[in-house]
This record gives sequence, structure tokens and C-alpha cells, in this order.
Amino acid sequence: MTDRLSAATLDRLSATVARPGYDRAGLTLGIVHLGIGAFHRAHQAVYTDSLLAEDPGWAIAGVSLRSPGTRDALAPQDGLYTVATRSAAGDAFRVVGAIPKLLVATEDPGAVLELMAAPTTRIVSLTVTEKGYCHLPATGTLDEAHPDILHDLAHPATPRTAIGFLVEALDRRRLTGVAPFTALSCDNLPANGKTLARVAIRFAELRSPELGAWVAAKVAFPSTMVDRIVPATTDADRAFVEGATGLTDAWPIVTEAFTQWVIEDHFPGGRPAWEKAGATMAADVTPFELVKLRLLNASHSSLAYLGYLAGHETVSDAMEAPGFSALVEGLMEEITPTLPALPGFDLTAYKAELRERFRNPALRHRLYQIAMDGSQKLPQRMLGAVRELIAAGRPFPHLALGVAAWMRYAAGFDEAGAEIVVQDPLAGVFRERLGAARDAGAIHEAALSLREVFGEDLPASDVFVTATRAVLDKLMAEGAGKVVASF
Ligand code: CS2
Repeated sequence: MTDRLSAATLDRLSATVARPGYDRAGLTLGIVHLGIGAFHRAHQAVYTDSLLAEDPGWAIAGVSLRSPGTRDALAPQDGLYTVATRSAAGDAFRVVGAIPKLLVATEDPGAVLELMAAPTTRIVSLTVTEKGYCHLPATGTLDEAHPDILHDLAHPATPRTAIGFLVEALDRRRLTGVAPFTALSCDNLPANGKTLARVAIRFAELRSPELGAWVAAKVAFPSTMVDRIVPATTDADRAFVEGATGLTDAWPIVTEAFTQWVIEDHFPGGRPAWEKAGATMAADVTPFELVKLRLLNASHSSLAYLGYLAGHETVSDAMEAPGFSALVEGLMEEITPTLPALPGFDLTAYKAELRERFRNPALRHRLYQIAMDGSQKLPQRMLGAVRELIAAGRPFPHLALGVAAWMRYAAGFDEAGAEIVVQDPLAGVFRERLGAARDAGAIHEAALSLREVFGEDLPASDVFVTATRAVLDKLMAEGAGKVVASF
């Protein structure tokens, strides 16, 4: 039997595996991270890991807001885990030690708040996915009727949401005269720092006007653009990592070699020198985020719905199927006029590189994983660009196809009539409004009634309604594979 990865077995790792080059006993927790999923462990934690030898004050306490899975897997490993990168250039393995402490918020919210309120904590970062912001996707404002938000307003000491934790910890710092931490959103939202600030300040105001004013005046919410494709870990990945490293890891990560992090440089309480680990510090991140969301993520979502409906399993499988690669290229060209100028940035090379990344056959990135939470993702990935193209009088056939494919998918049955288990906060509402109907007209109407997604303007736009309906009719009549192949 192979030994389990842990502090005691590190020296048994295969010689080619990179490992922490610092004394883990000498680390201080400077960052609390909310949402300790695979993405954070493959991205921000890796950048930070590279800096701990030089600056041991920035170790990360990882918090799961709900499931104990990550803590249960990593605690017996002393928080150590393997990141395997796979690309055409070959495979590489690295054991990361940046997360020596793991907590589960549902088990002990008090311990999480205590750590967040500690003076040694100078940054609280987040990867809680789009829905974790408890905002209305169409407007980006706090959903004040959200059951968890109502809970957190009523029970500040035992919050459920990232927003509830942030604001309560900030309040404790305020009341004890400790400077606020910097709140760092690392989720795929446009102007993610501004979005976080908007919902946190509103939540704080609802707690008390003084707290709202203090958060607005004192807390920094820098924006970031994060990019790395991180498929959910499978048993095959576990076996692959064990074979290559010589140790068993209950939750390794298999990802691509590519990684990018652009960070707005606004950290009044200090920060790790992430630029030394390859991050880009910038005065304004918004253009980078918009380019990434509208090119990478919009393509991903289109591939997810169309590819899934056409019977493909992964992104690279879909990219090999007739018409899909051309579709992605056409989508990118259609969206390009809506992108902000990025002087010195080679957009053509960026788009080509994205398509190469999608084709990476070593990553088994399941379309179903990307298809999750579409109601939260569509507004920033596609609908913003749709609005701008409509305003400019330009056609948007590729975006209309992507949006219609989401409607078709979210209706909850596949092209053979079998149920699709749609994971989405609005899935229940959609199904309720759709009822037993199975035709394009009913699906279109039920989808457009989701004003949280489409706002008031798009359902009132003839151009939008006509374009999405026409292509939804085609999807229903011909099936996604055929529509894409002949698009
Ligand atoms: C994906 C992203 O699951 C999804 O919705 O589009 O997680 C994507 O892989 C990352 O944003 C890449 O940086």
C-alpha cells in the first residue's frame, strides 16, 4: 500500500515533485480564505505558496462554508495537497503547503469569525462562486429577500453566507479598534471587488447605518481577474497523481499549466508580493476581467449547453466535434467589438490560445460542471455583450444560440427526453413556471420570465426575443449537434 501524503511522508515523494521550500512550523496565518474549493487551491494558494519562504506571514486558513469534504481530505495530510499540471509540454507535480489550517464554517462559525477578526489576519479572500454573493445577477445588488441573508441579519454571530461572515468580522474589528482586513474577491464576476463592496456595504447598512458607513469608508475591496481551468477531481486523477508522486493524496488537483492573476493593487493592510510569483498588479483590472469573462467564460458556457445537449462529455470532446471549434471562433469575433481596449495586449493571440486551452485533451473538464449555475453566470458572460450589440445595431447570432441553448438545457430534459439534473439556484422556479410543457414557446416564455437573469429590458426587446426564439425553435427541431454543425 502507498503511504498517504503528510508532513511526515514528504521525503518519500518522487524526486521530481516540487514541495514546500520553507519551514511550515514558522508560518503565520495572514489570509483567511472563504470557499476552499479546488479553484483556490490550484490558483491563489499556489501563488502564495511560492512566496512563503521569503515572507512566512501569509499562510492561509482555508474555510469551507458548507461541506466538510476538503477539510476531511486534507486534515490527515496536514493540509498538504498535490497540484498536477498537464499540457502539451508535459506533466508537472507540486505539493503545496500554503494552507496549514482548515475550518468548516457550519461546524464552528465562532472559530471562523475569531480568526477573521484577529489582528494577524490582513486579507480575507473569497472564491464562493457567483451565487455566493447573494446578489441579483441582473443588477448586481444584494438580494435582500435571500433566505440566508435574512438569516444572517437576524443571527450575526452564526452566519451562513460569506457576506454575513465578512460583515460580522469587520464589525468585531471596528468595535475592538483593529484595522479592517482587505476583502479580496477572486470570483468570475465583472468588477468583482465593486460587486463585493456593493453587497457587503448594503448588508452592513441593514445591520446598522454606522456599520454601513464604516465599511464603506474603511474597507478596501480590490478587484481581481483570475484564470485557470480546474476540472473537478476524479478517482482517475487520484490514481494518476499517486502513480506519479509515490504518495496517496485524497484530494489532489489536476489542472492546466496556464495560470493568470491580475490584481488591483489596493491593500492598505499590506499583501504578499504576488507579482514575484507571476501575478500582475494593475491600477484597473476591469478591462482584463471583461475580456476574460466575455471570451473564455462565454465560450465555456456555450460549449457546455450545446455540447452537453449534443451528447459530449468534456470541453475537449466538444471541441473535436463538427462545427464546435468554428462556433467558438465565431462567438469570439462577434463579442470582440464589445471588449474594452487593452493597449499592448494581443487579442488575436489570446483568442487562439483560449481555443488551444479548450482543446487540451489531458484535461477531462466536464461540460456538466460548467453548465452549473447558468442563471448566475449568463448575465455577466453573455447578456452584457448582447445588450451592447443590440444598442449598436449589430447582429448577435452566436450569443443568441448560447442563450437559447441555456434555456433548452435548463428546461431539464435532454434530446432523448431523459431528465437533466439541473444544478442552479433558479432551477426550481424555472421548472415550476414551465410545468409539463415541452415546446419551444413554453420554454422561451418560462426562461424570459426570470427577471433576475434577463432584467426588464431584454424580455421587452423585440430583437432579443425574436433572435433567441428562432434559434431555440431550431434547437428543438434539429438537435444541438446538427445546429452547431451547420451554423
Ligand atoms: C468555467 C470556469 O465552470 C465554469 O463556469 O467557465 O470555472 C472557468 O474554467 C474558469 O473561469 C477559468 O479561469
